[in-house]
Amino acid sequence: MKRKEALKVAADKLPKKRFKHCERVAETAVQMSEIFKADKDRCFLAGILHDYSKYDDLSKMYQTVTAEQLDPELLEYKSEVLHGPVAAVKIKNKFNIIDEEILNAVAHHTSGAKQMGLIEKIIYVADYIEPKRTQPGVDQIRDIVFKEKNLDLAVYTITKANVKHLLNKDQTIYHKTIECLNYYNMARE
Ligand code: DGI
Ligand code: FE
Ligand code: FE
Ligand code: FE
Repeated sequence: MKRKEALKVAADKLPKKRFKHCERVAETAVQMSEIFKADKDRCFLAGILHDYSKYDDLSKMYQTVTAEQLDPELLEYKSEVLHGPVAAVKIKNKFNIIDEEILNAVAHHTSGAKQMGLIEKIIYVADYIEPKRTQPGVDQIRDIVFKEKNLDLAVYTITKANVKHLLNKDQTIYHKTIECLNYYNMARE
C-alpha cells in the first residue's frame, strides 16, 4: 500500500482528532527511522494504520479474536488492549498488507511484546512520544530516543511507566505487557 492510499483509508475510518494523532505517530516514526536505520515507508504505513480499529464495535472485536484465533486472553480486555491485535488482522484481510513487520507493529503498539522487531519498537515508542503527548516523563523519553538514541531503553522506560500507571488505577496487566517489561529490563544497556 502507498502512503496516499493509507492516508485516505485512515482518514475515512477515524474521527479527525484520532486521524491527526495517527499522522503525528507516522511522522515521528519516519523521523525515528532515520536514527535507527529502518525503512521509512513501512514505518509511515504502520504509524498511520496503528489505531485503525480504535473505535470498532467491541462485540465485533471479540468476534474477530475468536474467528482469527487470536490470543483468547484478549477476550478478558476491552478496546484499549484489543484494538492493536484486531487492527493487524483487519488491515491484513481488507488491504492485503502481508508485511509481518508492519502487522506486528500494529498488533503490539499498545502492549509491546518481548523480542520486538525494529519497526515494532519504533511504532510502540512513536505512539508514546508523538509531539502532542504530554504524559509526565515524556520529555525524558524523547531525550532517550533523539539524544541517547537508545531504542531498547525507551521501550523499557515507557513500559515501566505504563505498568505503574495501570497498577495505580487497579487495571489488569495483559501478559504481553509484562513480557515486554521483563524482556526490555534485561535488554537495555
Ligand atoms: O494512542 P492510543 O490508542 O490512545 O494508545 P495505546 O494504544 O498505546 O493505549 C491505549 C490504552 O491501553 C491506554 O489507556 C493504556 C491501556 N493499556 C496498555 N497496556 C495495557 C492497557 N490496559 C490494560 N488493562 N492492560 C494493559 O496491559
Ligand atoms: Fe492505540
Ligand atoms: Fe502506546
Ligand atoms: Fe495511538
